[in-house]
Parts: sequence; C-alpha cells; structure tokens
Amino acid sequence: MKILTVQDISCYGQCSTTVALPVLSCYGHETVILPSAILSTHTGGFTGFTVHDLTDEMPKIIKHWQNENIKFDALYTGYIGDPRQFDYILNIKDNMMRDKGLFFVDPAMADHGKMYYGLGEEIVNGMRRMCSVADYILPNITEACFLTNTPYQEVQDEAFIDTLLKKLYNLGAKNVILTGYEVKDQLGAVAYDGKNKTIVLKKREYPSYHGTGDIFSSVIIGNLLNNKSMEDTLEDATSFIVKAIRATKDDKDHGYGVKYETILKEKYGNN
Ligand code: PXL
Repeated sequence: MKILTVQDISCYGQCSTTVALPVLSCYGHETVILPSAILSTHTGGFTGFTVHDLTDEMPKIIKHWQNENIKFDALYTGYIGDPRQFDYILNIKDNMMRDKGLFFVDPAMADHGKMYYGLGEEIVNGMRRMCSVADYILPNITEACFLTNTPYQEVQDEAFIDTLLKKLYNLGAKNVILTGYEVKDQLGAVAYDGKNKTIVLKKREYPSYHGTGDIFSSVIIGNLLNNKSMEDTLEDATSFIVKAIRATKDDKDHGYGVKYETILKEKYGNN
C-alpha cells in the first residue's frame, strides 16, 4: 500500500513522522510524507523549541504530485499546527486517492485534558471537519472530548465511553478507535463501527510517554491496511506499546519518548 502521511517532523523526540515511517515500513507499506512543519523537538516537556511552518510549501508539492499523476491507497493525518492546512488535506482526500483509498485521521492535538502548546479552537474545528469524512478516526479521550464538546473526565465509566463513542461516530466517520480507554488498572482502546464495539485492554504500564499515541496509530494503520481484523489489530497495537514502555522505563535519560526500535527489531529484524 502507498500511504501519504501528513504531520510534523519533530527532529528530536520520537513522535509523529519520525515514528510513523519506520513503523509503517515494517508493516510492509510504502510511505510518502507531506510535512506540516519542522520543529527542533516536540512541544511537550521541552522549552525553547524552534518551529518552521510549511503550509506555503503544501500547494506547490501537491501541484507537482498532481502533474505526476501520483495517487495514494491511504491518507493518514496527525499533528497539524496551522489551520490553513485542512483545505489542502481535504483536497488530497477528494482528488488524489486510488479507488477504495482509506482516510485515517489521528486528531493529535491534546492529552491529559489539555490542548497541546499553541493549538486552539481553529485546530479543533479543522480536525472535526476531517473526522466527518474519515474512514477511521483515532482520538484519545481528551481529543474525543474536544471534538464532541464533552467536558473531560479523568475517570471514565462505561456509560461515559459509550456516549463518547456515539458522539464521535455521529461526527461522520465510518469507524471510531478511541485510545487511552482506562478500566481500573488496565489501559487500551475501544473500536466502534456504529454497531459493534471491540475492546482490548492490557495491564497499564507506567510512566506515560510522549509519542506513544503516534506509534499506536501507526501500528493500527499498518495492520488494518494488511486486512487484519480489528481485534488482532488492537491486540498488536496494545502489546506493542506495553513492550515499548517496558523497554524504556529504566532509562532515566529517555523521558521524551519510547524506545520502540527494539520492539520492531524483535518482530522484524534478523540481526
Ligand atoms: O505526539 C504528538 C505530537 C506531535 N507533534 C508535535 C507535538 C506532539 C505532542 O505534543 O508537540 C510537534
């Protein structure tokens, strides 16, 4: 499958584009990138990072691709720092996909009840527009609350999650995959297709790290594009993150992201 991913390049910090590429490659997919911005680091836990917005490059890159008649089997969006980019992305979705091409939206904009640094209402509105035409949306609980104007709750019971799933589904996406679903000491994800729920939970690992949401989404997309069932997909993604956190937590110099490379190597490397 040829996948176009649109998200930032955080040069240091193991998130967004820099984790999506290796993960999707290991699941056997060709990856194409349209970087939304280039940052020295991600915006969580670092101060003084640099940001160079790439919105002005987007129409030029897209025009060249259209001249070359390039088309994609899947479009996967993540962190978007500038609201002008939503029109470009929706134009790609409408005009540059192969038959049965799939649109995956990870509305990476918030966590732990708060928007990420520098992001506001215009980003929420743009993400909502993309969700309305997506095949799959992959919000965490905080993002789900912002998308559906639901007050954030630290502790979520099943009724709250069911309401959130229905509200997310009503945004227009064909499938909802809600991540960060927590039940007692377990953490995982729940998928909803308008009829059925698929829930996969694992014993929660600590601490929580930046970038795990981006790895989680990339593993899910890698699997779904290989026609794996939702159950197998969520099983693979949750166990991947559990292993990555275990591989990282004893390294005190590595608080900015997870050491997921050894997990990929375990799965796919021969040496
Ligand atoms: O991991 C999500 C993410 C992606 N890109 C940038 C971020 C974050 C989270 O903070 O800052 C630039």
